[in-house]
Amino acid sequence: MQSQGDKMGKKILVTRSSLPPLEEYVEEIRDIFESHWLTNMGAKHEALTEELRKFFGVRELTLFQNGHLALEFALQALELSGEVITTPFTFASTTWAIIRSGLTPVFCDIDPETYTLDPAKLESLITERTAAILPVHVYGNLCDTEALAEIAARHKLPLIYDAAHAFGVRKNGVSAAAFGDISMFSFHATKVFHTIEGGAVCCRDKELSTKLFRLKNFGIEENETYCVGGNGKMNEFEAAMGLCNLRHLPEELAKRQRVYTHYVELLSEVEGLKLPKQQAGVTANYAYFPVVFTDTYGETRDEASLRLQAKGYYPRKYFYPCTNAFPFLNGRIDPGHTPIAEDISKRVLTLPLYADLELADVEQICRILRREA
Ligand code: T4K
Repeated sequence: MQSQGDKMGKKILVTRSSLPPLEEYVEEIRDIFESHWLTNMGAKHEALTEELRKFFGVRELTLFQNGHLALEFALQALELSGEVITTPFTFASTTWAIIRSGLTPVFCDIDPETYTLDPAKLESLITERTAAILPVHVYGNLCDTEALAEIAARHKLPLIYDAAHAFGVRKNGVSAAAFGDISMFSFHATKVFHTIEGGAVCCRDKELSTKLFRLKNFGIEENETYCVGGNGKMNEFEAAMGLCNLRHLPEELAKRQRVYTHYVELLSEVEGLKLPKQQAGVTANYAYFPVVFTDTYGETRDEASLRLQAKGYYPRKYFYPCTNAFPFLNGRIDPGHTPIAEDISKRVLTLPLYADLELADVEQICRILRREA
């Protein structure tokens, strides 16, 4: 049978950006054309900041040009030096942000269920060189925030979350933005909520927030003095996209949940496939659908991926290799001992998931994985 993905040579990729109706975006950017104010914290930037503050339930939120820069500026604002304990099971950005800030990553292994930094393995890595802890809510799975907060407080270390994947995730009603000292969110085109390119840093400390605002604007201070800064500003067209997308968020999440649930229904009985699990008390955002191929599946992750691709479906190996296996780091930085992260990264495949993915495509992907197609 011809797959949905094969039909008319159509490729089904791991994700596809959602967009608001064109007319809605045109209406939203009309003011920009009238005012000729295109960037540098204009009206759309301010409106989106306010909307997102309300959405996250945080007092301090600074928008950035992208999530990566947001994380770099956050590390810069804390004026750290030394080592940052982090996870190797993440997108390159997390590790590069640490290195590009003149800091040394120290890699901690992950929990085999949530794939997030394992607090039980953290404490033995803390030394007098440790400057901060930087875990990742990977795939939107929340880290063990209580255990991490306790360890960070006991060692008086800042806790910075890479929450790039966790937009809209809540634990017992509390937004992911509320954990740790700082949380960074990505609003990239591939995310549950996007501003084309974009990101934000949420924190509780007003002073830190003011500093972040200055840093992203060349370090300009009110009295025409400067601190060393850069350019991390989100422009008005991006902020306008964010304002539109925020209005459609409930619909976006509901559609994603439909796709996600269908995968669970159709794959839960397949021998050897480990599916993502709902975390207790957590409202998910259905950002990714990672599947781990265990030995009993009878085929490797790469073999299964090739069979899917042959039928027009393009899952991705998010995240392979682990960042501590990047050749660049060879001999420069101790890759540490992270066997669980290494094993998962060799077995995981994130299946296509986006709001408008047709359920017929989900069914065909599942048939292929069940070896019925
Ligand atoms: N921390 C973590 C844990 C992250 O995952 C990321 C980014 C960051 C930090 C940094 O945040 P940002 O600076 O990006 O805000 C993609 C995204 O570009 C990246 O944002 C994301 N994580 C990462 C996990 O995925 P690539 O290199 O895989 O993207 P690409 O171009 O291959 O696109 C993937 C698929 O998305 C395509 O097959 C089709 C679809 N797509 C892509 C684009 C660019 C669209 O539908 N529309 C688009 O405009 O990194």
